[in-house]
Amino acid sequence: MKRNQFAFVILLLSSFLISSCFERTDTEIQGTDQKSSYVTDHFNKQEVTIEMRDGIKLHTSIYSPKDKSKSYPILLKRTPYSCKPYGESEYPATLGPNKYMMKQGYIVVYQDVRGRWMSEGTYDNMRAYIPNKESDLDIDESSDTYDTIDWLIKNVENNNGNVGTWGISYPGFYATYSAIDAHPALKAASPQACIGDFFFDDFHHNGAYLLSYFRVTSLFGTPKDKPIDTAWYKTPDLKTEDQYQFFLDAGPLSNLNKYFQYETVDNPGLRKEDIVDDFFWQELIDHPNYDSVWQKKGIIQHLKNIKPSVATMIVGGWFDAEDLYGPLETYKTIEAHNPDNYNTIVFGPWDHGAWSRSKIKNVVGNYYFGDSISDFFQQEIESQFFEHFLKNNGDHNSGLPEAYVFDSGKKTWRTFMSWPPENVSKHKWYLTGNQKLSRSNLNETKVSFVSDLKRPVPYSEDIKTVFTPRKYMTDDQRFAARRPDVLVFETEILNEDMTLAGPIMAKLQVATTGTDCDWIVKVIDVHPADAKNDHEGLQDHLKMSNYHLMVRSEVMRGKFRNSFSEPEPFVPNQKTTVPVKLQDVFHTFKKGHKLQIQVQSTWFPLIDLNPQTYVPNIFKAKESDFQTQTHTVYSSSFIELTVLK
Ligand code: PG9
Repeated sequence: MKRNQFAFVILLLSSFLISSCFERTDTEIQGTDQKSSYVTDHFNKQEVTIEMRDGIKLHTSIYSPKDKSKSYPILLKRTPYSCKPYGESEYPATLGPNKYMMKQGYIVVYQDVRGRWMSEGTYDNMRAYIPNKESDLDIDESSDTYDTIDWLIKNVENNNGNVGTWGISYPGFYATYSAIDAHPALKAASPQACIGDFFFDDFHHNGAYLLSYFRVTSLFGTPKDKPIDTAWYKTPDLKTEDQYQFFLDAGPLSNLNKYFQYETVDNPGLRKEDIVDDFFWQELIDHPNYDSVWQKKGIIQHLKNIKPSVATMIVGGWFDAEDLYGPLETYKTIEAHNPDNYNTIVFGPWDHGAWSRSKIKNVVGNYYFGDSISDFFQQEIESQFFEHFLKNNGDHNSGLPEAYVFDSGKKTWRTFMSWPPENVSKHKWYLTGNQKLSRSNLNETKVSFVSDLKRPVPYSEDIKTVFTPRKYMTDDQRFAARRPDVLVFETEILNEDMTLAGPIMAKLQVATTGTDCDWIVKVIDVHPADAKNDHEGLQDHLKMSNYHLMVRSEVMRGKFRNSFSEPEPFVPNQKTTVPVKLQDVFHTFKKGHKLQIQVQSTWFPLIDLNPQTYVPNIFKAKESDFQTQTHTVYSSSFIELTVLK
């Protein structure tokens, strides 16, 4: 949908003046984040169990304004991460999507989704949507949301009949789900960093398993048989802070099965090595390809018939290591299939969920983007979206743009009437000899490297053990550029700005002496030698001088190059095409900078090691399958950029 640009320019100018005219100190903002009495002074709490159409009861916490003199919209967040604190006398420090909306008059509701925490039922990761439900036993997250909203509207005092949903990450997935076969009271949904598909978000990227997610698996797969208000799972203790060495020493993935054998009263000891108790780890190791199990769990395919009465605002972070595919594909699919809907996108210079926090300095890893960016989003964008659609007339003149996006190179917000913008063109850069990026490839050259699985390329210089990866998305890539198994191609110093606005597609022409291999492509903004440090948080060993900022990166597991469902081996030493789709960016490579592309075949332990020998299931590969091989990249390989005219 197009927006009234003139009105919006006025509003944008005024909101910039407001948000930039004074510096909020952390303590001022933190005031509402600490254990403030605002919530207890202004809200009453109810805990109820809402019965779903199949009889399962879901635990739901309802916070209602004490002021009963008016009616309020309901904001609903459904979560697998618990609606703690439990107990009607226990209150959280803040409520709702942000600290400003907490004071703007909403009833705020949190619900443990089916099978999680204090709710009954059986959990199913990314529970599949059932399009043609035939009985009350055909349940999914759409029907659970519908039944929940129906109960709330009919039973919560002082509600104004309008409901909004929001959530970040997995809760974002449930917010997306709320818009499918939506209840008529649902008027606004804001899926944020919303998971779209576990084969492309979180646990896999283009078929490569994210080994860096290993420790968090048990949070989603440990069985529980009753409602419980304390964690029933535990995450594996690797007994080291050096995950690179741990996973290198661990060898084949099947050696990790023992971490998912849970000792219970009827299972006092460890089981045989190939038996696990974690139902999610079992799902991961049994389904290495994009088969029907993963396909039916994907939510993107079901976004083609969203009621126009549901306004959507999709939010994400350009440097979100967990869910980038989800928000971008959610916005684009709704936009493509529901042209009359109010559907907008907001993407800022954030890591996972940072837009909901109160930090004044917006830093991702070692890279500083500016002050009060999250605050601006919360006050001028998110609050306005829900106010307009839940309290005001809810027409398409919300005063917000179709696309509100932050240029991570210029470090400024811009708005567009579409995303990607219409005024863009595709530019090809070839990976030519002597490590040059060139707009032409007059004669074919090639470069080879040894991919040694005993010394895989680290994804980060940091010695650490993570639950999920986060910081690496803006890490300096000089450490990688100086390894012989990382190919580096770069432009001359740019003599004018070049703004990338949209998707990036690499089309590699490669060969390997093996029969399988992974391909990682990184897009890097090389800063000038005279760039100055611009914030205190830089790690000691780094300087902004010549900083190699990773703007975007992605992996393609080579066996899936033609199909994610039907993997294929490589023919040794045969030139083969491998496409690598990288997620959208909005980044200006400024005059005086260089564009650099890095290509490599290991990225450890962000992703698991490809044995470089074709096996049907890498989760069940043997030690002998893991072979060092030599890979070759031909100069007919290119990267296609979406460049703003
Ligand atoms: N998408 C995030 C996540 C999912 C599963 C495992 C770990 C992280 C999230 O919900 O935060």
